Amino acid sequence: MLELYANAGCPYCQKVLKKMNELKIDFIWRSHDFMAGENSWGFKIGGKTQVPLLVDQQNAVTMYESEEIMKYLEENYN
Ligand SMILES: N[C@@H](CCC(=O)N[C@@H](CS)C(=O)NCC(=O)O)C(=O)O
Repeated sequence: MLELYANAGCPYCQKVLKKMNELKIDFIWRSHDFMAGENSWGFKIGGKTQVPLLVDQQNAVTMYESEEIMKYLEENYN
């Protein structure tokens, strides 16, 4: 299943969440704690403290950048 590392207060994450809902995609929301910095799971997985971060294990994809993520979702899960 898709995993989205995100923070509820992040507008870029909200855009991706909206796209997930629009496409009716089931996914796991992984809350990102900005205070955790390099100790966060997101950093350990993707190497950045940035969110949103999409992990698609099925396709071995780890991706940052909301616009890229939304394009990927449209192309692969629409
Ligand atoms: N261009 C990125 C911007 C993402 C972004 O700026 N996210 C902020 C939170 S709203 C963030 O993760 N800041 C912490 C960091 O970059 O380490 C996108 O569209 O996804």
